[in-house]
Amino acid sequence: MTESLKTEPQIKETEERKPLTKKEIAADHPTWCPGCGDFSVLSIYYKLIQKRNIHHEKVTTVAGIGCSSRFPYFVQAHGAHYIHGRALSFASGVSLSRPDLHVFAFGGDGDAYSIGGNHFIHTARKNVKMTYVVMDNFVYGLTKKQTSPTSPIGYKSKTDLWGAFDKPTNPMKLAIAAGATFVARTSHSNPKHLLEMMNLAMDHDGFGYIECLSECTEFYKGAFDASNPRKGGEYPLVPEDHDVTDESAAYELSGEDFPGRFGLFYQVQRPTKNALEARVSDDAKAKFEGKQDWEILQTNFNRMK
Ligand SMILES: Cc1ncc(C[n+]2csc(CCOP(=O)(O)OP(=O)(O)O)c2C)c(N)n1
Ligand code: SF4
Ligand SMILES: [Mg+2]
Repeated sequence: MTESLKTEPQIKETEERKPLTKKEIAADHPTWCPGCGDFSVLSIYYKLIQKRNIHHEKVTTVAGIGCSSRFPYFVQAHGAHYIHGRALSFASGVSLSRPDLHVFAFGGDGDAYSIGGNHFIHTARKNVKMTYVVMDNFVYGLTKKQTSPTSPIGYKSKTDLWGAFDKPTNPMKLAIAAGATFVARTSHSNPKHLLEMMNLAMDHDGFGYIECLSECTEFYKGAFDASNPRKGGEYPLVPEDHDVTDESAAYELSGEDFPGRFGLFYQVQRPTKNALEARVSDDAKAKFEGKQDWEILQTNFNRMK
């Protein structure tokens, strides 16, 4: 990537201001069920904001609809609890118009891969700068147990009483194939690893996507036990010799059976939409410098004749 197409770091970490306390970041009290994995993701988000010394006015939290999408209510900062499946389109607008903010988007597997599947693909391919964390619980939690795109075959829900039989989406493969430039996998049950992934994603100049397993204790209890060493499972990390710039290797890693691998699968640098669009805008401004509004309009009308 050429130097001129690098996006400026969104956060100028402020040394003169003390990191916020958890009390200062937290807004409303979460209303999730006891033991819901989303609690752990929220507390790591607070930790990240503290660790990176980000202040209220420099962070924005965008989400769609779902239990996981309730994040914006719980953060004392800019944010929007937007339309189901449309978090990324809203977040893209914020990211493109406010380069001084760090944009975080959160959502669930339904919000991200089902109703929002097209936005996921296009935001990834456009490489819009933001950090996107999908809390995947393999079910629609908020609407009380419908099959989601990631529900495994055989999962009995209110929409598949006999057990799901449609082939589940593989989010990692989907993200890589769509053109995402940062693709990582983690779990609510390993907060240290989750923080590490969020920290890396935040520094990525582009679309930083994290698939985070987050258990729905109400409608899919034990779904991720096989990935939790405290519950007799294992948490296999991405092998140390894995080349994160190798798309085929990342794709292959994504195909491993559950629990699969955890860590950074893929990361490459490609100019962001933010940088490309800013260049077009700067060129246009230079071209029309000193001109009155009506003269610019007249030029456009003439061009359309
Ligand atoms: C346009 C539209 N369609 C459907 C719904 C109903 N709805 C709300 S949340 C949701 C699914 C949520 O599942 P997921 O995104 O996995 O989030 P979770 O609750 O599991 O965290 C659905 C179908 C809606 N709010 N808007
Ligand atoms: S229904 Fe599931 S996802 Fe929603 S708050 Fe309860 S445990 Fe969490
Ligand atoms: Mg879900």
